[in-house]
Formats: sequence, C-alpha cells, structure tokens
Amino acid sequence: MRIDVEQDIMEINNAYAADNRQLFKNSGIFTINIMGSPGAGKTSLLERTLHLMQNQLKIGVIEGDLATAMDAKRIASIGISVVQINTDGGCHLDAKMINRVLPGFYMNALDLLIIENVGNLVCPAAFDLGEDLRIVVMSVTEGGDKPNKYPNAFLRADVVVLNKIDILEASGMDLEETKKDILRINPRARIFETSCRMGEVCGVEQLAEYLVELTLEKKKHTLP
Ligand SMILES: Nc1nc2c(ncn2[C@@H]2O[C@H](COP(=O)(O)OP(=O)(O)O)[C@@H](O)[C@H]2O)c(=O)[nH]1
Ligand SMILES: [Mg+2]
Repeated sequence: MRIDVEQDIMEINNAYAADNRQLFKNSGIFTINIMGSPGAGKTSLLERTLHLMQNQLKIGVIEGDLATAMDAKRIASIGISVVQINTDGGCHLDAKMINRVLPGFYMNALDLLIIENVGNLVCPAAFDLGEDLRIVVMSVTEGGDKPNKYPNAFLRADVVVLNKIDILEASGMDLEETKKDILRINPRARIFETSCRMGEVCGVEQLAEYLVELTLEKKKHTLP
C-alpha cells in the first residue's frame, strides 16, 4: 500500500489557507507573506516600511521564528500589534499556525497583515498561508547565483526585494545579471532595490507606497 503523506500535508495546508483567505476577504485585510534567508533583512525592511505606512494603515504583524521573540520585540517597540509563532525547529510557517493565532488580532480593525516567515529560502515557498502577496527578500551578499539555485521561492514570488544595495560593490554581485535571472524564472516578479542602512533615498519608500496602494485597492473591493 502506498501512503502519500506529502500530498496529505499539502491538502490540509491548502484547506487552512483557503479558510484564512476567506477570513481576510471578509475583513478586507490585505495579507503579505515575507520570506528569505536568515539575515537577508526581512525584519529591517519591515521596520522601515512599517514606519512609513503606520500613519496610513492599521497594521498587524505575525513573526515566525524557530525560537525566541526577538523580532516580535523589535516590531512591538514601534507600536505595531504583533504575534510571535515559534515553530520549535520547524523550517516554515503553515496555514494552520496562522489560523490559530488570528484570534489574537481584532480583525475588523486591520487593513494590512504582514507575516515574516521563518528564515529559509526553501521550505516556506511550498506553503500557501492564504496571503495576497508574496515577497522574497534577498540581500546582495547572498550571491547572484541564488535565484537559479533556489528557483521555487522566486517562481512563486509577486515581489522580489534586493536588499543591502548599499554594500553592492563590496558584495561583488552583478545586479543586472541577477535581475535578468529572476525575471527569466518569473517574468511577472516586480523587483525593488532597497537599503535599510541608507537615509532617505533607499528604495524602501517605493516599496511602502506599492504596499499601501495594494492594501487600499483590496479595501475598495470589500463590502462594508
Ligand atoms: N548593510 C546593510 N545591512 C543590513 C541591511 N538590512 C539589514 N541589514 C543588517 O543585516 C542583518 C540582518 O537583518 P535582519 O533584518 O535581522 O534580517 P532577517 O533575518 O532577514 O530578518 C542585521 O545586522 C541588519 O542590520 C541593509 O540594507 N544594508
Ligand atoms: Mg527577522
């Protein structure tokens, strides 16, 4: 007898993801799933974009990590509602974990929910959480070969953020070639170049503007 465990896990996940998606739709919440390697700058980008968006939108954050609430504390310190999920060694978040913590938010009071997935460029890509938008954050220090080596994450991303652009030269990455590779894998990916270390002009404003625009667009199509 053949037992297809992998398919079963995916079916369960997809059922929870559909449930989450319906909950987000009912409340008019735009939901973003951010993934990328440890240290790519996911939490730093969140801090910068939240700072720019928090006067315009009511935002909640879910922080996924193997252990600790360090990232959640960083987000809470800027006055954003945040729930931490510790996967206890698990390499990704799944839709059931998200479903379980949603009661921790006052859903009708949120416009935007951002989920920072566990730092990993492989496992999170396979799990739909019910999100509207997937962002892959990759720092220039990771090496330009990563889109070709980890294509699934890029294939399913709506947005790819190339972060740490301030240290591009030292990193040795060929930015234009890397962007071509990303678009070869996924021609519909929207690419942003950012730095969380630079002052005003650092690409983070454009990203924040885009996320606000998408959030308000979803709100417009939600029944009161
Ligand atoms: N030079 C530089 N360092 C950055 C940038 N963004 C994040 N970092 C640093 O990279 C490290 C990891 O950042 P973090 O946001 O915790 O990454 P995460 O693990 O993906 O959430 C920290 O030391 C950050 O200060 C950036 O744009 N430029
Ligand atoms: Mg982080």
